[in-house]
Amino acid sequence: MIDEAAYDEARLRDWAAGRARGFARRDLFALAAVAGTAGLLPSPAQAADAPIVKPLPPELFKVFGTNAETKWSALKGQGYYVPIDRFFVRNHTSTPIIDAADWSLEISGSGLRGPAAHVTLDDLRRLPAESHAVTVECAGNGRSYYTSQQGQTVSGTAWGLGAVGVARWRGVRLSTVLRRAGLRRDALDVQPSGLDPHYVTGGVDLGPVRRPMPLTKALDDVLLAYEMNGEPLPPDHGFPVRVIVPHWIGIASIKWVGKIEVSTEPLFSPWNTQFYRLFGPEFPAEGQPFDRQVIKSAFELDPGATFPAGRWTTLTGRSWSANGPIRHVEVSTDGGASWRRAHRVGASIEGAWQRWELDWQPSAGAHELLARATDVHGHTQPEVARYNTLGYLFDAVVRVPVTAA
Ligand SMILES: Nc1nc2c(c(=O)[nH]1)N[C@H]1C(S)=C(S)[C@@H](COP(=O)(O)O)O[C@H]1N2
Ligand SMILES: [Mo]
Repeated sequence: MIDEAAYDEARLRDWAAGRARGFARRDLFALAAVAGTAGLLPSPAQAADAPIVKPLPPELFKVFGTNAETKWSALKGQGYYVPIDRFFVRNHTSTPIIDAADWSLEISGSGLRGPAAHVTLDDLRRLPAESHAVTVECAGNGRSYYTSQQGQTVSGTAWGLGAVGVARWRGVRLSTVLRRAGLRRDALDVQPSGLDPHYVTGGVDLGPVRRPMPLTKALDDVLLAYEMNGEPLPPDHGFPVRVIVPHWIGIASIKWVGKIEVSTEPLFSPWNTQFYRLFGPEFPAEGQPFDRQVIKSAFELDPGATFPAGRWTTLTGRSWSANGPIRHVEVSTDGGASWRRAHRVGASIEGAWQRWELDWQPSAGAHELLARATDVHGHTQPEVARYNTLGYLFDAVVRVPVTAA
């Protein structure tokens, strides 16, 4: 069960049958009642004064309370990887400052043959390391377009398209650490928890940020990362160690990991029951499990950008899909009336995203730019994304207004 949707579907059946452990159904219903009336994300007032440590200059970021989105114009002229100074930050509460010398990772639970194991950063550094190009994308990336483009009401951070980034993550395979801790044959689920402050919403303390995954995924391609783009993990991105779960939605990649529970029983948390499910008129009352991350495209410019009229300019952008590399990208500069193929810029490293460009000579006036990607499996971006009340998985082609003068 490496596939997120299949896993979620199976766990939903366990949960409905009362086999949930660590998270009771009545808690879920209490939460559902709260979620119906209040916003699901902390208001800035609930968060610490400076929830994000790194500078957030307005030319690089748009700030939403405890979160900061990368401005796509800030990726113009950059390389394949998003530099740390402009990588988006999604914090449920605030960035904890952790002393690496005091940190250790506890691995415990019914899925281990013996007692809990404790792993220090030095222990991790002595184990074989790997580095991979992995996309981290918030499941709510593009959420604001449900409202601005589809006229729908959704709750959650009103992200544009900048809650995504590709970095080179280096660390130890989670499988290496779990196997050394001693897995039981019947171990089933794995749940990492963060060391950031507990997430409190609607007066309910939901505990540490955590989300389960099946052991099969944990043993497949998950990393315990301690470096990002060749540097020690920065505080905002999980120092000293974070989980990186390729292809899954961003919440799976738990930052500041302090504990990993391995269980012989299904595990649950609010982050796979109450949040990060599809709710709405089209979906079952208990919410529909997610598919993996979707396919999207973005221009390396901000909405409302201006160009010199009558001069050739190079439009640049990036497209990505959790299903595999991008096969081609089509661009329209006339609101979708006509389309041209964009040219690839460089390779797609490990399939993480594809950079592209296209020359354009705009006439004076207002224009609407669109980009539509198709991946190697033939998945393409629809005109309309499927409405869900929490505004996840927006994959429709985005209309970007620009002017030439
Ligand atoms: N401990 C912890 N891990 C976390 C979060 C958090 O708030 N606390 N946010 C998650 C979410 S919703 C996303 S999208 C990614 C964002 O990673 P980044 O802030 O490094 O870009 O981290 C995930 N891991
Ligand atoms: Mo997220």
